[in-house]
Amino acid sequence: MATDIKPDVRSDVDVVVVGAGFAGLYMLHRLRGLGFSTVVLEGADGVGGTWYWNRYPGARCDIMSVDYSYSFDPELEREWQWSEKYATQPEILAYANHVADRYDLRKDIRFATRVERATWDAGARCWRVRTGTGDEITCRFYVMATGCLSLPKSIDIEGADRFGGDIYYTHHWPHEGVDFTAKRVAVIGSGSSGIQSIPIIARQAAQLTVFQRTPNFSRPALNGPAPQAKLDAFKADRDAYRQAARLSQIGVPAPVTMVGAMQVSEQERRAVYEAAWNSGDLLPTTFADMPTSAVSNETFCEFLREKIRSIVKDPATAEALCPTGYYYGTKRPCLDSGYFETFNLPQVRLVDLRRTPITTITETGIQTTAESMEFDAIVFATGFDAMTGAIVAVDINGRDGLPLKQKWAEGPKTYLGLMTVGFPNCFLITGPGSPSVLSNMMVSIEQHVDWVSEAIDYMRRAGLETIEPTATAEAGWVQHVNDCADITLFPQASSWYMGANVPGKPRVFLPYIGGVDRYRKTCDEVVAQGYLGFCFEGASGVACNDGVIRRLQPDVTIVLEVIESLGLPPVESMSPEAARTLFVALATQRPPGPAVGEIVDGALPGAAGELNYRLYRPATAGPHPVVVYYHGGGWVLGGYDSDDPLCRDLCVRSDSIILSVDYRHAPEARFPAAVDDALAALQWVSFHAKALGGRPGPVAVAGWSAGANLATVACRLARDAGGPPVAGQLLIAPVTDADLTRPSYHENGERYVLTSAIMQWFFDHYVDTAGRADPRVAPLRARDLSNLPPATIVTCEFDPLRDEGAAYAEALAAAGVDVKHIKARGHIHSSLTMVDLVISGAPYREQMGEALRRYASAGRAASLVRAASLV
Ligand code: N01
Repeated sequence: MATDIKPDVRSDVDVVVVGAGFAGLYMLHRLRGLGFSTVVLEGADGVGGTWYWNRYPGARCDIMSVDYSYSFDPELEREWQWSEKYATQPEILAYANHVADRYDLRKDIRFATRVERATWDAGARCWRVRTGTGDEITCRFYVMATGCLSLPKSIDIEGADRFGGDIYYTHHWPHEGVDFTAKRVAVIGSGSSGIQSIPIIARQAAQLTVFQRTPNFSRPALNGPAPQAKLDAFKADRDAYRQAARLSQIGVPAPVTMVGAMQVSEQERRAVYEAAWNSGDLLPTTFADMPTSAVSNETFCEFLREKIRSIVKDPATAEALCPTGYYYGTKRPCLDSGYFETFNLPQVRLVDLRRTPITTITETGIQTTAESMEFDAIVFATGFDAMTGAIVAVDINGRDGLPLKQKWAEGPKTYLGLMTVGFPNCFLITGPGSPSVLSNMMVSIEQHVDWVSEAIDYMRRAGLETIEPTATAEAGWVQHVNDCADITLFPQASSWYMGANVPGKPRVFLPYIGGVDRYRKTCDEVVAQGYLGFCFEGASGVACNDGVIRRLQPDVTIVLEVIESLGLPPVESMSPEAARTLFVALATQRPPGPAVGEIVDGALPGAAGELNYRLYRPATAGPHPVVVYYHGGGWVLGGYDSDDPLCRDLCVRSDSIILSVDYRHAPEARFPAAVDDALAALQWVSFHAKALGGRPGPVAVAGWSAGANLATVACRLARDAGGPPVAGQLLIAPVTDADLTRPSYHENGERYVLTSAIMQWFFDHYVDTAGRADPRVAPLRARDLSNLPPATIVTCEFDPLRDEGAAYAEALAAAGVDVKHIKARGHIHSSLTMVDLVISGAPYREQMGEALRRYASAGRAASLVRAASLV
């Protein structure tokens, strides 16, 4: 009988679970342990899910079996020994059966029962689940444990139904096996299924022709006994081993590196790649920037292509097998057993469909644009409608009858990959928006099942009936999933991760790439914060804990974690000298930024002595427009060279000369020394722009933080002095006021590197309290902001200075100044300057570069008009 939570709510069972693969089996076990009545509905006549169906020759896992197994019961681990490093499909299926028997799960599984429809009954607060046999089962909770790669992609090749020979699908292989002896066989597809089956089919068949559309990166699996070191680590402390897996990036314990591929010599790089090649490991540790840096990733791609060329004897075939046009890992890589070697066999041939596409399948074979070939059998290894296909294959209807298929028409929207708004009490195991296919599925399945079980148990204890995410939480999570993907190379590939393999499917990055460890932490935090982002309904009504769990850009979060791990003393506790030393030391650790055409150091006359400058000249043909740049550092720290990576980046993006100039620092030289120097530098550079190799016409100014403060103050002083004219001002996270009480100070004043305490320390060193209302300190307080150069103001969401930057943008606009306000979502005060470290800052810097280019062309047009009027 169902466990009733509210007397008037009755259902046949507490929970219906769809699918008896590894997710469904563990879900049933957990729920049963908690005392919930549960039924699992399974279309097949046995357990195992993907391992039940995918029986093609050579099918095995490519995550080591010791990792690709349940961890919830140490007893189970003790009694089950895997025979190989990568177990075969029959062995994995035997394991699934063993688990089903050991925990007596079959009695609650209805086999050969396909779920066709599930409808939320709002009145009864239950799901009505309709099966293919016409039965209806009602349940309070509905769990889709249907797997990520279970609905095959429909065959989208013309004439496929005409073929008169034998047709096989890797995803639905005959249980009795297939004998290809003496047969002419075609295999279409070279993903994991194709790559695993081709070498075995080749050994039997009289002829094998592989039809390849996109070559894949594959490395030798080197199957055999599991590595002794792994087994030893497991045996020594299984709890620690399992915990390490849960807290790893991909659900398998692995060393972590912070080293980028281009930070080491070519020789060292090759050594790492050789080790990866010889590891027989799908996800060996190589370099930290492999998923994010095109340049680094390409070095590995080329290494792997060299390996293919060295294995495959026919150069044309080798070249056709070499993956190009996408980066390593952005399409699911493979492990193989003699795949490339297979193409050296006389009976095996590769047809490169990029050169000669299939035009049609005929009654007797396959026709390409170049030839017609006859076959006895065709094997389709053409893949799956991944991640969403099996979910929306069931007609799921939520609140107000909304079909899930309709809600997801433009791509799946979930909160944590676990639930979706409008579908109360409906859970997805390893759904889109969770690490799922980018992880060891076993670890991700266990984590999801545990989370769902605990949520249901919590509801029972709290007397709650429904759970559903809020729209804000879901939108925030979808954004975060995209933010994580967008800093990687993954969205650039036409992969099934992007839905690109299924014609008409929206191109959305489907899994969560932020890592198993971070994901788990996020799910735990959601619970610890009182189920943040969820609404619960119970006897006392609806209670929503609305909010977004992850708002920082993912790479900003990593930077903050690294900074925290350094355990630095607070800047405000230091002397200016000590703080400067620290500032310089930290700067040596950062990536250098892009190469520019030329860098020249020099000096110019300031208001009271020489000021150093560094000039960055683009590699393009000059003369270039000139930008005077003022560095950040609260008027106390930094120097003309301290924003080096940012200046290089702006130079390249704006195609302008960036002249980064020093100014006198406090407390040695307090206000208005820095202002006087800033103006003097602007005047000098404007006058000498041509001599510096610049283009005639007004220069622009730019600055970050206190430097942005000086940039805009210099503009106003120049306006009041009748010149020099300024083409435009780029103000990045500017200080525009000395008011530390704005909401952004309250919200962001403690956690994001630039704190309220540091700003107080800067002001105390820079200027007396009485002087802080001076518009040369607080430009927002200037009485007249009209007739200032056009401005681009960049504010960062998690910056104490955010609100004063926004206020300045508004004030300038109100004074008639042409203002563009760029709001950097998820960024902190310093993250936009972290070139090549905080990749999510790049699109904002591109907008900055574009603004400087705009100012340059407007300035040039104005000077041409002036010149013309003089003629
Ligand atoms: O499917 P796939 P899969 N004409 O989509 C080609 C997991 N898995 O079943 O790339 C011609 O990878 C298609 O070409 P293209 C693993 O996560 C794991 O092999 O779209 N060709 C591609 O080459 C894996 O990634 C294991 O241009 C067509 C192939 O068919 C996922 O399942 C084993 C075509 C499909 O490759 C899917 O693997 C097996 C057409 N019309 C699977 N349509 C292990 O654990 C598609 N293709 C080891």
